[in-house]
Amino acid sequence: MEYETISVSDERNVRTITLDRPDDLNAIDERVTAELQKELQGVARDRAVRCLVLTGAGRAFCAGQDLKSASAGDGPMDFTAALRRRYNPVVTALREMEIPTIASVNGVAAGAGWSLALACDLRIASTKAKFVVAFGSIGLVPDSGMTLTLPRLVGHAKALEIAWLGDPISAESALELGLVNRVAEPDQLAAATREWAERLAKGPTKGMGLTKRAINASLTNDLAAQLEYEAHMQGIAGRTKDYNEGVRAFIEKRPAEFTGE
Ligand code: T3D
Repeated sequence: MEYETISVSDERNVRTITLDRPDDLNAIDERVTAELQKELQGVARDRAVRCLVLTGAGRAFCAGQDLKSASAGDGPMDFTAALRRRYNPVVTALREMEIPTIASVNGVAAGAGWSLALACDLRIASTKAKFVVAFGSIGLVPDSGMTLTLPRLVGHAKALEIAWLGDPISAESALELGLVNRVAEPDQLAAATREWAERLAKGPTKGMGLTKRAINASLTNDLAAQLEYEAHMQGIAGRTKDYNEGVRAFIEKRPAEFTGE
């Protein structure tokens, strides 16, 4: 598929989507959200893709909404409609996609750019990365899922501190806060990302997807509902080829060869 604002590559069952507008710090315009929506729909349908990586070209991960694109800041905007049409489907696709997703944060992640990183399951950051809420400095509310993902990672009060004061967060601080899973030197970021992505893609990805579904469900379930949901998910996992292969490999004392089925 040919795109204008993102680029896509495949290697060993890992699909990498690169936000590719480096001159504008990969800021998100109409084309970016449309192309991301299209690509993520394709990923969800493609059984050969068993892990997704999202990263940015050039020195930034993503500077959020393109503030220079038509009409931004010119007067009242229907952000409600814009979010529903453009950003929310992208965030939903990332959160509900039943394969592991990794944000490989190569540089600054601001506004909805940071939200996209937060919508991924795991985050690996370059030591050059920094995280900037940005919404507050232009009088907006954090969106694209950030008011859900951020407090769950750092807690209620810290999320409000980050949203209200808006101080940039370094990669090292992000690691301490649990905002990223791992930090790598800039020249090691791609290798560190690939190492995890390939490990995940070789795993029992059907069961991993069901685990993601269960952990997502825990956001709203009480214990009784969650126990029931786990029982349901396990019922599905127990019927996968990967479960049979995992048990056989254990008994035969050899590494399992999972296929994601
Ligand atoms: O619209 C809706 O539907 C509502 C949804 C909103 C979602 C949002 O994301 S709102 C938040 C939007 N993003 C921002 O407010 C971030 C603005 N950018 C910055 O604060 C800073 O640029 C950064 C912290 C990201 C990086 O700072 P720095 O010093 O590394 O770079 P810089 O010099 O500020 O920027 C470099 C260039 O990128 C510069 O262009 P120039 O002067 O070289 O031609 C700058 O204008 C451009 N750039 C940076 N961010 C954006 C951008 N261009 C368009 N849109 C941007 N968001």
